[in-house]
Amino acid sequence: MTTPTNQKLLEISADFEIDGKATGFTQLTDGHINNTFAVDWVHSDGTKDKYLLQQINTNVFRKVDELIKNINGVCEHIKKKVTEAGGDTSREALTLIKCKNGGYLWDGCWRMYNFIKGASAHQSADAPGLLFNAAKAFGKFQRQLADYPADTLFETIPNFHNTVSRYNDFMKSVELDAAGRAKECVKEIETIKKYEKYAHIIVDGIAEGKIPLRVTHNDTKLNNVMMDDKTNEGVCVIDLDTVMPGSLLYDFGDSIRFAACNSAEDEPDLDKVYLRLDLFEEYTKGFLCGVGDGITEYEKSLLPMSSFILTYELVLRFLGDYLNGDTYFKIGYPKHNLVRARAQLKLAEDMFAKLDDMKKIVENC
Ligand code: GN1
Ligand code: MG
Repeated sequence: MTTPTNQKLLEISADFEIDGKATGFTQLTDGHINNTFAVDWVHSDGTKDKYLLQQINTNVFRKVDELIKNINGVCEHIKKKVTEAGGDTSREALTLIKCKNGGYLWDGCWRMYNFIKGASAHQSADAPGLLFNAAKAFGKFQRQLADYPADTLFETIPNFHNTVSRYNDFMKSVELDAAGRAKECVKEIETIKKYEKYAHIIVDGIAEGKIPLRVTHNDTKLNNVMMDDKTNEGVCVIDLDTVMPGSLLYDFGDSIRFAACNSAEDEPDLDKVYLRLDLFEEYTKGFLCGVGDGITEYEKSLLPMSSFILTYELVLRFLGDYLNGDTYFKIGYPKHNLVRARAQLKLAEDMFAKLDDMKKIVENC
């Protein structure tokens, strides 16, 4: 997706049902899929405001109408829960804003959200207690959606966290070697094959009825929860495009992958990439506090393994994309997906070595 001009962004913004006009745009670059802009706004009475404008990547989300239905349903449900709890729906929930034509999409892919004020997305656990609070927020999100009618949700990306089908797709990319890059990653491909059997644990658990399907977020990076600027409490979980029926283990594991790692997701210096057990412990405590009794003993026993599986799955996705010629994730430089894959593989192997340590922590939480 190319970045649109300011003129284009002004034209798009003017077509949403908001009084006044947009005055400036700042591109937010955290996400690897959609294009996102913070929009400065001035209302006709002169008051200033902010909104969030997003261009949905329709190469990734192919049925945008279904996606919008999911998001509206989920947002309404969360708003009800926030209201019941006496909270502030303008900060603790997302709201899609209508276009002047009555729908929620401009040109089939642009949408506008309210802006969560006085809160920020963090890229790492950069303040004491932040991770505990973020985990609590994701756990609470899970609880808020526990009674959501899952059968009304569309699957926005089929098999999104099916690690077995991710593995099969990866092996197809290796075989096809579309960009002629497989020779660069021989060592990584061999390591990936070694762990194949673990890809089945959650998938089989769901199929055998041992792991319950729940409504899950499926993309629980730390930067997908807005944290209050003053208190560092979690305010609102964002990026709801992948909310689908799934396993709580997907959400827990993906959070650990991102937030309990000593480094950024794409750190090139592998010595800096490892699981921090202190952060794992902080996150686990917060998450268990947030989900309350909405977790089974079996799920709890798989929390450590889920961290490994979700990290391993992303190795398959990053390296698969590198082999395919970078067709899915946005990249910042030519070998970005390779660097990401190597970092996540280093992290996954470190998690595997620390499974017993993680188990002890979960038992004590
Ligand atoms: C993508 O859009 P963003 O950056 O929040 C991806 C996630 C990956 C993540 C890795 C729809 O999330 O699955 O875990 O990158 N989202 C999609 O950073 O594929
Ligand atoms: Mg996302």
